[in-house]
Parts: sequence; C-alpha cells; structure tokens
Amino acid sequence: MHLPLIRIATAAAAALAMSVPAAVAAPANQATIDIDDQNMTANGFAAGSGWTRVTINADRPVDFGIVALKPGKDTGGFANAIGKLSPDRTESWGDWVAGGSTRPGAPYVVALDMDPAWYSVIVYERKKQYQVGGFSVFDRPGGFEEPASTSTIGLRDFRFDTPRTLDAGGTLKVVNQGRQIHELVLARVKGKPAAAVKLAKQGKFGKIRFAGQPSQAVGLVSGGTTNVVTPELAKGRYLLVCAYGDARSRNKPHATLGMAQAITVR
Ligand SMILES: [Cu+2]
Repeated sequence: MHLPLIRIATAAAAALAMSVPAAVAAPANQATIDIDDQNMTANGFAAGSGWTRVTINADRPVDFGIVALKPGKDTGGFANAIGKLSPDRTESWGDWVAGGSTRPGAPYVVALDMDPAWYSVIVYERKKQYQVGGFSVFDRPGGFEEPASTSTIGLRDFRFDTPRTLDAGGTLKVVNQGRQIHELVLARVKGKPAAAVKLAKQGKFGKIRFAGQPSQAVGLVSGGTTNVVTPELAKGRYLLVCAYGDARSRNKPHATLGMAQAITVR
C-alpha cells in the first residue's frame, strides 16, 4: 500500500462526501488558515497560546492535518521528511493536533488549546502528502477560556468513551485518551444501528447502509489531544467509528478492534 494511510483511515467515509463541522461559538482567539494551490496563509495566531478557534479554508476539497512539532525539531527537515512519513511515524516529530476535510464554502472549524510551538499544515492528496506551510504560536498566553461543550467523547485504545445520546447541534469535546492515533467519524445509518456496528467491527464498511453523509468530526489526532467541534448532526441513529489502522494495530482498522458503537442524536 503506497497510498497515504489517511486514505485508508477514512475508508469508511471515503466513498461518500463528508459533511463538515460548523462553527464553534465561544470566546477564543480567532485564527484562519487559507490553503491555496500548494501554499497557505495563516492569520490570527500571533495573539498567543491558549484556546484558539481555527477556521481552515481552501479553494478546493482538501484533507489536512496539523502537526505541532516538538521543541528543537528542524522545521525544514520535517517539511522534507513528511512526504514519506506515515501518520504514526510522524509522531517522532510531533503530535497531530487536528485534522479534517474542508471544501470550498464549507470550512472546517475547530477549537484547540494551542501550546507554544511551531505548527506544520499537511495536505493529503491521492498519492502524496506535503506541507503547505506553517506558523508559530508564541508563549504569550491569551487567557482565553475553553469553549463550552455539550458532550465529551473519549477516544481510547480501542473503544469510545461516549454518552449514548448526543444533542443535535451540540458541541463535542473530543479527547484522545489513548496512546494511538484515532479519528472520530459520525455516520447516520439506515435500519438498526446494531447491524452497522457489526459490519464495522468486521471491517465491512462498504456494506453499511448510511443515511446521509458521514461526518469526519475529527480527523487523525494523536493521543493527548483535545478538539472541540460542532458537527451539524441531524437527529437519528448513528455509528461512531474509527477506521484508522497502522503498524501498531497490525494495520487493522480500529473499528475491528472495538472502535465502533451505536449512539442516538436527539
Ligand atoms: Cu482509532
């Protein structure tokens, strides 16, 4: 397999267009990342560290990830290395703090508690991945507060720690409490959710009967990270799933190890 692993990771939703989480309404730094052809422009990060509402725009459909480099890492070296790094191997350089998909007119919005660091924005394409740019967050605390959330979902190795019901239109605090990289896909399903869970646990994502567009509420993120997102979820029965897999899970999609669960949005 030479495709970037994120393509494998999002296999559950890859065949379907994704919906994109909507804005987070909360007091926070406001920052934007505008991705164009092969580059990006970042604005608003100079306000300092702390909770920041980040809006990622692109003039084309883009799958992206954001890596916070560890102190002392060579930023140029990372830019050169990323083309050949799988997501798990990238973690020797830094943590995946955010990830998702954005489309023209439908930006991805996430609130992050940003530590002082240098951040690299990676774009995944069909057969390659590359850095479109980066930005610094300085050690200049803004004192912004964590945005309010209506539910907390924990991502664990290998299960979800989640309430059985979520509020439609609610804001989700998604915490990767595991050691491994995980994602959070919310897929509304037709028929009995138990059937969808069973198929997901068998890795048979293509046989699941989805109702509407699955939402990759949070893309691949490292252990220890928190993302606050507001996916626009219609009421209904959902499959909560992580389809990612890498060498540490013997390349098994995490859904087959237990990361598939039914929940209700009401
Ligand atoms: Cu996972």
